[in-house]
Amino acid sequence: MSVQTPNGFTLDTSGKRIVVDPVTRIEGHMRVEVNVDSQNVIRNAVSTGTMWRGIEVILKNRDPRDAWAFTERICGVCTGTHALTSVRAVEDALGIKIPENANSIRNMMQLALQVHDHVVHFYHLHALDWVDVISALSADPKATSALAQSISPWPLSSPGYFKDLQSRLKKFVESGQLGPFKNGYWGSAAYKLPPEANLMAVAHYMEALDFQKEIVKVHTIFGGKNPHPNWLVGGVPCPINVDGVGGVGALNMERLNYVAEIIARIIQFNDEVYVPDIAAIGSFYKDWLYGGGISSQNVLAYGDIPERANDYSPENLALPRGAIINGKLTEIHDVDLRDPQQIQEFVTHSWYKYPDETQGLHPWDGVTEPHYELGPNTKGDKLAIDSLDEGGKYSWIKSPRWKGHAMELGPLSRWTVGYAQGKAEFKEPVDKFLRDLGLPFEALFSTIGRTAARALESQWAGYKMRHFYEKLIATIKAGDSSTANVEKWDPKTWPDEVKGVGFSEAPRGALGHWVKIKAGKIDNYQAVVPTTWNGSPRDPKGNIGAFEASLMNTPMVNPEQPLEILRTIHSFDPCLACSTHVMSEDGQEMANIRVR
Ligand code: NFE
Ligand code: MG
Repeated sequence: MSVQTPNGFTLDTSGKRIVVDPVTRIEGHMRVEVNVDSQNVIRNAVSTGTMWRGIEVILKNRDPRDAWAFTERICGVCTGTHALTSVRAVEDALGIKIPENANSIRNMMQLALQVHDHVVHFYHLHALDWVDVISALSADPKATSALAQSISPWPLSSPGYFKDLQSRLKKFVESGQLGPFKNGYWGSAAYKLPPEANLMAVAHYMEALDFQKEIVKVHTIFGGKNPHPNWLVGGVPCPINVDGVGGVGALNMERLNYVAEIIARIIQFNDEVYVPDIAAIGSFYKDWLYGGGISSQNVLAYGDIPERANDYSPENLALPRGAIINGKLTEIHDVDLRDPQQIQEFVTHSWYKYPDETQGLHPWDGVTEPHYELGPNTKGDKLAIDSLDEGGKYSWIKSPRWKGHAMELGPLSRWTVGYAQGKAEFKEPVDKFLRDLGLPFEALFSTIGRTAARALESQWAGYKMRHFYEKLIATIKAGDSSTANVEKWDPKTWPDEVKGVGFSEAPRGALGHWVKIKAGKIDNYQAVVPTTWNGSPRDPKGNIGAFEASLMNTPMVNPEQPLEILRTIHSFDPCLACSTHVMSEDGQEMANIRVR
């Protein structure tokens, strides 16, 4: 049977159904089902979040000043961004202003999260979709060294270095204990890199594993720990110690120098390893331009990284705000998080209950009432679903829509909006990447483009961190060392009934928290998270979400080895913990892949 979706896809469910469950190398629990035609081209895609966590429900009747600590536990990956978004929502509701230093420190923490998340995502969650670890064993270390030195001045590049790494890898593989490299589809014809590029990439996988623990020290210095650093309504909880080492306050010059050193290392790693790797790996996959999905048509960004404290208007944000529909880059739409007509969440195909499921709800009036039911296609055994019924409820993810449109969020969306605004800091690196690979602009709207935008953003974020570091030092030198404003700390000073919205650009895309406060307590709290948008199930009109759309029309080399599905889904860096904000009853179903 073939169905036309309003957002331009022809879904055909007549071919063989392939189930990938669980999808690994992501955060949380996710399942994908696709139908392929006789040529193994994907003609229908169904993605589902198979866990539910209920943080929004837990928040009811709590002190809004504590909400950041609960929401931060939505996820162990993008932790701080939920806390940041939460304190911004509460500050918005209560009219609390933060000191300039708090803004600079928050920005550095947020940018450090971007870099950490992007580096870990590319090397540890996504690279092995492109890099064949076993092939690296047949690389010539000398040729690998020549390759590495031809693309970057990164010092770890001698023939001896690669030879040593290769023998360690060989011992690892011969022992049969592949550890993190187990269950890869090694040897698949879908892998295109020569052995030397594979060996170089494996070396960088190892180096990134080591380096990522350095990046998060920015959080341990400013926020006391990672994951889940400390935040504060009204500022940041790290007083500046102006008397030097030994005085009162967590932040002294020794700690700040340490931050400067980490920022320098971040910049070098991005410039000399991450970005050159993307260009080098991309050059072998230039023809792999699948996975665009709805991205070329509909992208959404809220913006983030305020230059000056307390001004969240788009003009003051370093990361852009805007919506683009149908790929019309000449028309950037304003985005208003307070307008009930703009952002709405639907649950027609999600395991929740609404009073009227044909209608969406703006998050200030949002409802989170779990309602788990299995589709009619099951055998009646709730632990053994054959396949999902996308005609019914099939996911723990709600379906957010912007003015009714399914949207893609994330680095690619942010960079597309920045590009459309003609801002050189976004436009030039994108044009250079495309030029170096000899690709047209449209190539950006693909799995590779999504992966490249993330690398360029990591690079951008390192330099922005340096900017806010210098700003912080200048402000302290000018005599202002305040980091928190406690004027409205006492709930007695609050109005009886208020509401607020906070937003940020999380690593995976735009994030919003909407809060209603009544008599000093949280009356309603709704988080609409990037993966909720990207991984959303169908809406009442039948629009498919970004994950589903991106899989459509992709040819598979071998459906028994669903590498192409992983490639595209991974390019979004999915986080199901965030998007479903209790393990569902079908959690038992952990078969790898099944083809019928
Ligand atoms: Ni759990 Fe998250 C990010 C948020 S989800 S990772 O980035 O917000 O898409
Ligand atoms: Mg939510």
